[in-house]
Amino acid sequence: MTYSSVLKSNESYLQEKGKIVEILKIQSEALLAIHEFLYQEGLLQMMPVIVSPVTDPLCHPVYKATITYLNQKLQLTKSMALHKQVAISTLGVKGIYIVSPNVRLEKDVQSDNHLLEFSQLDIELKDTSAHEFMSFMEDLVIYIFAKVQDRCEKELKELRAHIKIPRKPFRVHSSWDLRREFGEEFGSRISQREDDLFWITDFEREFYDKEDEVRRGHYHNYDLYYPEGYGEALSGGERDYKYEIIVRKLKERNHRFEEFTPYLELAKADMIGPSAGGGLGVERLVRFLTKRSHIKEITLFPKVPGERIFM
Ligand code: ASN
Repeated sequence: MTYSSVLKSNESYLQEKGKIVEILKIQSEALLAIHEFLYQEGLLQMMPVIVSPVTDPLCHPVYKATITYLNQKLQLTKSMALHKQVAISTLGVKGIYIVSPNVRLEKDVQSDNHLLEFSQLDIELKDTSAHEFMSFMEDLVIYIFAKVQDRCEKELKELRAHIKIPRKPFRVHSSWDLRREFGEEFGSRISQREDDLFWITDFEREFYDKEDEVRRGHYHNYDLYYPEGYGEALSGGERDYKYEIIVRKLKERNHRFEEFTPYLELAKADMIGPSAGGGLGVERLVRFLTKRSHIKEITLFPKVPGERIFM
């Protein structure tokens, strides 16, 4: 490979190189604000899980990222949803969080908002309802935005990015109403129309998101969205934790039980309890704060679905 072809293959990053220091400064302040807020709220930080025999199955197609160690098959973490749920059930604490690296080898995603490798701020709160978790996240987002606005005036000016501090409570839309109005692409369509952060609730999704016991097919889950077309910020939900319900939902989604053995054993032993949580994409947050047109501009070594990886 020649020098110029290396430059070409990594052009997008190099074009933005002049701004990467400002972007990283804003990211550092945003992460500092996150740690401050969660510390004040009494949450404890866990270190990330990178490989495990069990991970989040997700609800969209990705290639398997599996490695073998001593004849044991391990997967790279797609999200720590199941680990968070087990951890919060085991520990006698109010909440936990992780700045968690995830690998998702996307099959057919074409968007300006996806990376194969990214980090999410994963949070899980014990004995918490969907409504309570959403309110907690609104306070956190307002805190982050205010701190970044305060501490990064120079960098925001340089990036021509303006931060508007959202007000509580954020607007809430049901996915059912939006699908009727906009069709299947409702998330990106409504994100273009809104001018402040908002929630979309009640999606048919992963088995661990809580299904309403009376209104089957309705879920106590939520996505937080950015306005102005910046798309999804967070996804999460209140959790199902009873063994029989988990088994039924795994079957309904055609999942193989062997892939969830330790999780199922814990659920069968009644060692998983009620909680709610979610994951806020770190790169997506920084992209919104810095108003970049593509998420690859946020990271020094971007991994864009469908593109060759430089480093
Ligand atoms: N982090 C999300 C959650 O807590 C799950 C995900 O990323 N798929 O529900």
